[in-house]
Amino acid sequence: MTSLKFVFLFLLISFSASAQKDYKLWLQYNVVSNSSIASEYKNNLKEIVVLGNSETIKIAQKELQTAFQDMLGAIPEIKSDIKGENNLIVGSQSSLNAEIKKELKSDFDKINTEGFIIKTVFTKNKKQIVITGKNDVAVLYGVFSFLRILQTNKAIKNLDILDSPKTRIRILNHWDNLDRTVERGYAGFSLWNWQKLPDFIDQRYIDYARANASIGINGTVLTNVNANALILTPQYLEKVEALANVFRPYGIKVYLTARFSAPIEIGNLKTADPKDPEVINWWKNKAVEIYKRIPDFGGFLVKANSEGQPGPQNYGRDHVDGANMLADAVTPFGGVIMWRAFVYSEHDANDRAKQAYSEFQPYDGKFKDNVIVQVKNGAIDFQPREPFHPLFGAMPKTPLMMEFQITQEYLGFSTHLIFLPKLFQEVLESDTYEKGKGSTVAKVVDGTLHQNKLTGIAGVANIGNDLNWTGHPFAQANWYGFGRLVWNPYLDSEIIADEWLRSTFSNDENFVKPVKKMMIESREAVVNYMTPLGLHHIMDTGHHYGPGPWVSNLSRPEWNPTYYHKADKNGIGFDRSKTGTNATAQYMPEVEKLFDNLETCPEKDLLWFHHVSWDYKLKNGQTLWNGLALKYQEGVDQVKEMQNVWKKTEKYIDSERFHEVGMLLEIQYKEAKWWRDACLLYFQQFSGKGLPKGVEKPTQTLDYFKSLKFPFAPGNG
Ligand code: BDP
Repeated sequence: MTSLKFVFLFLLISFSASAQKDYKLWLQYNVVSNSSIASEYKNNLKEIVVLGNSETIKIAQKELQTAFQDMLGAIPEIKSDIKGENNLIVGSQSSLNAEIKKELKSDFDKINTEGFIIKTVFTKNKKQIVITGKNDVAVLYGVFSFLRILQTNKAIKNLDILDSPKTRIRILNHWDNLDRTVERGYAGFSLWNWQKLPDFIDQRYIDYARANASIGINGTVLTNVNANALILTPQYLEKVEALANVFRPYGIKVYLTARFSAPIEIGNLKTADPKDPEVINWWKNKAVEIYKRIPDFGGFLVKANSEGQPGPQNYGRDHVDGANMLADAVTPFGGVIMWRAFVYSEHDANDRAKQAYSEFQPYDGKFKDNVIVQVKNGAIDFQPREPFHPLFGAMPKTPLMMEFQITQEYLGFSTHLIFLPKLFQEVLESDTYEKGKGSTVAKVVDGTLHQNKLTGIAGVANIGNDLNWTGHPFAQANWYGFGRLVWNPYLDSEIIADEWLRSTFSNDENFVKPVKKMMIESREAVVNYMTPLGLHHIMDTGHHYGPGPWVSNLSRPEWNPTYYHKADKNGIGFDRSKTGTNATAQYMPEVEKLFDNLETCPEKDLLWFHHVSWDYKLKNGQTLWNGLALKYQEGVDQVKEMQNVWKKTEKYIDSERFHEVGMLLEIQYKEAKWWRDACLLYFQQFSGKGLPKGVEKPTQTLDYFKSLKFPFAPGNG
């Protein structure tokens, strides 16, 4: 009996310890096991001098205490004035003494309002480390950055870091519904417990804010772009206010999605026409009401006249009319409108990939100053790979905001391991040639190409109430990596993977090196086993889970996979070149030429831009059919290799996360084979060719794959 009890207790303790690891994300604060590094840290952190007592500074102090306790086994004494040397001084510019202020004068000139300084300084010949910025939130960013240095076991002897975010709005878009389901969410239900708000503040809200602040995220859109007007009623605004109060000290502003027809649905008006004086007034009053509760409310995100959502076009108006009307309502309070350019119409027979550009490009320069147009990274919809959206590079007079999807709608949900910063980086590095060579998407988005003041990057969140927040332990890296890249769109994804692995798991090189390689390669693996060589949108209907290249019966042509791959006896691919829909002409001439010409079009985008014959010769000498089949196989082999790498990590990490990831990789391997077999069997009907040597034979028939149905696949409403 006693021993049974003991086993039970042990299980309970070990469960909670591991579960906590999963929950703690990249803020594990593992013990610094290298003794010389640990003593370097201790010697340089004799005392912590905390200047100021705002909520934010208190949070910074608590973070340092938690981290030092966990990493070094002791908390240095906390002081409010500077004595002795080798201390850590933490406080905003105005709280520093005159001597340090003077010492850092030129550094302060180089950072922006959210930037920070982490620097070893000498005052009165005494060495100190100072973490500072122009305000307390900047100091908090500096503290998290400093702790990252410790978490990754780097030296702190001589610090000289100036770091400012390169974008202004660094924001998560939650596609969370008021009933707590999450559109395209694969990590449980919504974090926002509307029923218990405003009185019950879930610890999750605080931990969410803390995690976001640690990577510099400064905004959150709480609600789905497919919006519900109820969020704008007093009953809900009271709850939103409670969340805003929790997030504020962490530097996070709250935004909401605005349903365009809200004046009708909750305002009893007969119309939502943006030119109607009553409608204009309604939104103005709504803004006053919101800002009264939440003085730093960020503004609205709007999906209008897209996929059935109401918008200005319902009243014969256009996107500019709609956006500017809302912009006027929030202008007195410094709010912004993030107006989405994700539009395409079933009434437009034109290539879907061209529609957003055709509709929005002519609006360039017509939006009010506080409107930013939010554009998805590619012209279709968050595919494993898409060429950059042609609107980047075509709207010099309009601030454009990038929209990435962190949740893996088209990328295997939270079951597949894919390190998305690699995808994000590829997009940000793409050259638009808008102002000649080097006009990268990153420069469009961070405002340096056109000197835009309003800049931002949004990510559709992959967060839910799962114990580990994101469903897959490695999906945490996508949240983390998104934040890091949004802060600095020029950061290399390899550095991000390195930081994340060390902060989340271990600093042991034998662990970090192979697992980092696995993460970096995971993106290409997914492209290979899902949509190689530029294929896209061949996922199954509605839920987008698993392959469905055969689907051709949906009411809207551009929802069907057959619309996108256009496989026939002659070949496969969507001709978007001059001989086809001429979508290539939406890019600057240099890019247009590159994509348009079969010879120069990068093979990774081949079938996105061209319909090519099954016998077309790829650069490696293979025919297209053989090359395609081999790519699918390569994807499967890459997942096998990921499994091999992971199996060797057991001794470096906790058993729970080791097993979780192992099981998930097993599913990913199974599903990679599913993708390969289903797609090749289907395309084979057109190519009429056998599988090349090296490609495994399918173990099921095409009919079997077609028969698979997933009526309850998550995230699908
Ligand atoms: C698609 C999703 C859909 C979203 C839509 C959007 O399938 O659920 O509502 O994008 O971004 O990717 O508005």
